Amino acid sequence: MAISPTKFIWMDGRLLPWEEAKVHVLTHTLHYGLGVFEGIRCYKTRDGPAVFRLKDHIKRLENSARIMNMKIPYSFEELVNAVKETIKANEIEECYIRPIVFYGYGVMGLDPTGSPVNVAIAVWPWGTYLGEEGLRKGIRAMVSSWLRIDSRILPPHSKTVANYTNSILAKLEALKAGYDEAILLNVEGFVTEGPGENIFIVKNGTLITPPLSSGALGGITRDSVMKMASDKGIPVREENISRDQLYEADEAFFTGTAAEVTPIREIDGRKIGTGKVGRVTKELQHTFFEAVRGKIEKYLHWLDYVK
Ligand code: PY5
Repeated sequence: MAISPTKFIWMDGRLLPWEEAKVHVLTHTLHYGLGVFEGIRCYKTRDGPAVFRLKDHIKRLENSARIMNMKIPYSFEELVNAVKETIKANEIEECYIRPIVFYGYGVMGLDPTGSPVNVAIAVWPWGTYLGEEGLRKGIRAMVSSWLRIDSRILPPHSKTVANYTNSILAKLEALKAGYDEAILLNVEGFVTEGPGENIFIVKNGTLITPPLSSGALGGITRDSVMKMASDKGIPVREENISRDQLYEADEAFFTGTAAEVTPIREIDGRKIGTGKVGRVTKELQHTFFEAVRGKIEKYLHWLDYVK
């Protein structure tokens, strides 16, 4: 997906012109994959641009770093302010926000000690991840032959750069097979999530999503959708889902900052429900977009206004 450049990128405390935000080819993270990142969105609202659950994303960034034993050289407040400052400097109303914490140029070899911990924050306009049509009509997914990384191998609850090679293998396999997206099972055979999205199914009016112990990332969109569903009186359960339970679902959808709320209309060549976007999915998707755009009073506390 092509990047649309903006004006400035925040790097280690300074706003640099977009073209100057560069790293050395011997950047440690580039070689060994130990770095952590976030994906956040800022939406246009009546009261100006607002970042959706910014503090929760920065908390997760700190948690990802803690799991990987990385020390971020900026405080929580500094990171929150840096995100807002970057959006302001770029004079942008809606954008995707990508903070990344990485080991820079300093040493080679697996011990990163001696490499600086660098932090960058880039923002750019990014349309919906799985396409406008996918958002409206649903996408086609396949269960991947690649299993989701297991916490005994790499910690899936940390958004670590290296973890995404597992995601990319699954994504490319799905695209090559003619699908839009992959669904990964864990080493026990239960459904975990997509390569960059959490997954939900609806069965007999109940919303079901795999528990975090399955290896699914603690998605912030996942959390928001669960809260919105229970506010609507929809029963919500976190429970292991088997592959065939996917096929039997009445509805299915992905959630994520990039993917927002994207319906799944087919899995492994089998129609989900009627093959059309389900009623619960449609309602939650609608509420999600209203909430992020500041149109729902009780969810305004999720918004961090930039101005
Ligand atoms: N699971 C994985 C593996 C993810 O990478 C993501 C987010 C999610 C679930 C959903 O989490 P949240 O709702 O907090 O975003 N993925 C990133 C995103 O910005 C990167 C996608 C390329 O959506």
